[in-house]
Formats: sequence, C-alpha cells, structure tokens
Amino acid sequence: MPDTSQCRVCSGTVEQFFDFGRQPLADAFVTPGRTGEEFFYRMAVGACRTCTMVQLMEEVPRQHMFHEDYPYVSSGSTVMRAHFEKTAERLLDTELTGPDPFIVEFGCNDGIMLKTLADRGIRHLGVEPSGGVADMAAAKGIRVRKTFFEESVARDIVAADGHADVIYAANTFSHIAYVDDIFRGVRELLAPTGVFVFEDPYFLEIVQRTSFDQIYDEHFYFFAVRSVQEMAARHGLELVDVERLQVHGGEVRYTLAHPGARTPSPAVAELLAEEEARELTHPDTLRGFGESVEGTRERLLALLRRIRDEGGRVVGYGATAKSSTVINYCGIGPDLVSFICDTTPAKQGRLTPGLHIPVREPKAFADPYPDYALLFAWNHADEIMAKEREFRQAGGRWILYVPEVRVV
Ligand code: JHZ
Ligand code: SAH
Ligand code: ZN
Repeated sequence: MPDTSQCRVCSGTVEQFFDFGRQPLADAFVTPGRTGEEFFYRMAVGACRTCTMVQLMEEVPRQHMFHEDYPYVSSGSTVMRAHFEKTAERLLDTELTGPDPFIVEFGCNDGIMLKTLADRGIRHLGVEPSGGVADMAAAKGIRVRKTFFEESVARDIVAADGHADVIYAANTFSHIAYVDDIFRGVRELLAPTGVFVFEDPYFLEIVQRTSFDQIYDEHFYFFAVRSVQEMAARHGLELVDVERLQVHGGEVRYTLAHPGARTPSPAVAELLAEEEARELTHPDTLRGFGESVEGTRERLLALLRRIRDEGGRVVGYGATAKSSTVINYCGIGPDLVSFICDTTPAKQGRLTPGLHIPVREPKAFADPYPDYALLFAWNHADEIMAKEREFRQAGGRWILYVPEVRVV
C-alpha cells in the first residue's frame, strides 16, 4: 500500500500519517436486505510536504456520495438554523457586498442559509447536486440549480445572472477534491470586489480535541489558515480574513478576494502564528494525533464492553456521518450499541454503513430509556442534552468521546 500520494492542491508529495483501513461511505445508510451492495475504500489521511494541506489519500467519486438519496438535512438542528440566519445577516452587510447584492451558495442543501435571503427578496442562487435536499430548498422558495458547482456551471450563472458579490459555501468546499476547477469557476463568477466565503472544520481543533471522526469520505480536505492561504494564492485569490466558529466542533470561516481588492485583516497573521507555534503539521504532531486516536479507540471499546458485560444497555444518539468512522474504526456493532436514534426520516429504518446498527426514530429512545446514550452528535451536545433532560433525570448517563472518553 503506498503511503504517499500527489497533493490535489499543489502536486507536491502527500505523506500519510494515519490509516483507518477499509471504510464504507459515511452517509450510505443501508436498506435491510441490501447489505451486499456497499461501497468501500481505503480511508487514510496525509499532509502535503510542500503546501501542508491535510487530505485523504484516496478520493471517492462524487456521484457515490452526493445523489438523489443523500440523507443529510442541514435544518435538523435549532442551533444550526440560528447560526445560518446570523451568517445570512453577515453576508448582507453592505461593507461586504454593496447594495443589491447577488449571492451564490454552493452546497446549499435544504436551503438553511439561503432561506433568509429568499424571504427578504435578495438576489440569490443555490447550487446543490443532491436532488432530495435541493427539492427541499426549492419548496422553500429558493432558486436552486440541481448540479455540482464547477467552472462550466459558474460560466452559465454569469451568462444568466451576472457576477456574484458573494460566493458562499459551508461544509462543502472541504468536500471537493477538484479545487482547480472550483477556483477557475469562482474567479470567473466573482465580481471584481466580491468575496468568496467558506467555513469548514478547523484541522487545529481536530488535532487538539482528537475529533478524528471528522475524517470520512465526504471530508476530503482538513483546512488550516496556512494551507488555505497557500491554496488561494496558488489559484489566483488572496486570503483576506479568518474567523473562528464554534459550530460543528470548531470551524474557521475564510474570506478570499481577488488579489489586492481588499486589505487583509490582522486575524490572518494571528491565527497563522498560532498554527506555527503549535507546529500543526509537523510530523511529530501528526504522529501524536494518531496515538491519541488509538487511545480513544481503546478506552471507548473498553467502556462499551464493560457496560455490556455488566448487563447494561447502550443506545447511540445521532446517526451522524462522523459516527461511521467511530463505529467502523473501533468495531462497534449492534452487540455494543443496540440502535441509534435520529430525527432524519431518510436514515430511520435503515442500517448504519459497514457494521449495520439499526437507526430508529427518536421516540424509541425513551421506550424505555437505556442505561447509557453514546452521543455521536457530540457537536450538538447542548441542544440534545437540553431536549433530553428527562433521560438524565431518569438515571441515564451520556457517553462522550471528544475530546476524551467520559461518562457524564
Ligand atoms: P451533524 C454531515 O455530518 C455531513 P454529520 C457533512 N459532510 C458535514 O460536513 C456536516 O454534516 C455539516 C441528528 N440529530 O450535524 C440529525 C438528532 O437526531 O453532526 C443528524 O443525522 N437530534 C455534510 O452527519 C445528526 O444527528 C437532534 O436533536 O456528522 C447530526 O449530524 C439533532 C440536533 C440532530 O453532521
Ligand atoms: N451547507 C450546508 C450543507 C452541507 S452538506 C451545511 O453547512 O449544513 C454538503 C453539501 O454539499 C451536500 O448537500 C452536497 O450535495 C453538496 N455538494 C457536494 N459537492 C458539491 C459541489 N461540487 N457543488 C455544490 N454542492 C456540492
Ligand atoms: Zn500541496
């Protein structure tokens, strides 16, 4: 097995630092009786020796991940709905956009962010290849093109609607291996003073909190300020601002502009300095991360086995994409976690990819309450624990594994 690959950003050499082995697609929930049809790939991560970009060693073809039945629906969390309402307000700030802005979002999913713009009559367009969620956006009155964003699509948009004042993407740009094509499209579509704003999980947080479950097929890149700055420069744009966000376990919102169009904010240099001080992509740091991942696996498995051997019952909470990595890398089957409850209709009645834990409606959680709930949706902990107060009052305990394995 090769332990190097070619960097998808700069063509340099990517050196592998952790191998999760054979993994299924994180959002490919299986219909019972059709378990023989799963797609597997070798999931390993590496860092580029030249531009430091952290990336998967193997790319999964996009049509296997994003299609008519893609199950993730963004609007399932109240906190995330509020986050994207606030984001829409921020994008409408005239300092950022000017008057009468045209805002394009790629990966708009069910329209969680664009809904605010559509409701206010702002010119907008969503680009979303996953048909089921794109239809949900359209049903909310959002203009959406059901396709993958790429250069040819950007050109069509310019012809039909003109240039964009803002191009926005949340939890999407890091999902796209083919960045050259995306950057060509962004450069063509973006107005001369426009901005390209995107937010994705921050690799610094992943290392600091051992949130290794952020690694799965859809997350091709793990951005940091250094690697994004180099990527932008290489592709003819300039990184002009960064902002840390609390959502999804810690993200960064990056703002790119045409070179020289905007003055870079001091936040860029500040966060760069922090990454450097922490030696974020130094081989020793990456080796240490791998050791922490193995430690989490050992401790989580030991805990789950002890509970099982003592006759306790554990249910999973949130059939997240992240949970696929935890389940399949640790080897957690239905003997350790009897089922997972989740609010997403498209996941209910299905089995989790790989190890086939059944997914059930949230009402199954209290029927009766288990002894422990393994919180796979740990990024929504506050929201979920508040909603499920009665579980703890009834004596139930939560199991968390980020940043470390613990029972609360
Ligand atoms: P959540 C997906 O990851 C995939 P996931 C993707 N690659 C990505 O980057 C992020 O989203 C943005 C359920 N739930 O947000 C709903 C409840 O059951 O952590 C979801 O299935 N009850 C695009 O899947 C899951 O948990 C609740 O009260 O890791 C949450 O998934 C809440 C709040 C959620 O993303
Ligand atoms: N922005 C939302 C959705 C994230 S899910 C949020 O933050 O919650 C990622 C979305 O990106 C999926 O809906 C997927 O279909 C879409 N996507 C993947 N590749 C894409 C591409 N090339 N162009 C546009 N959307 C894409
Ligand atoms: Zn590189």
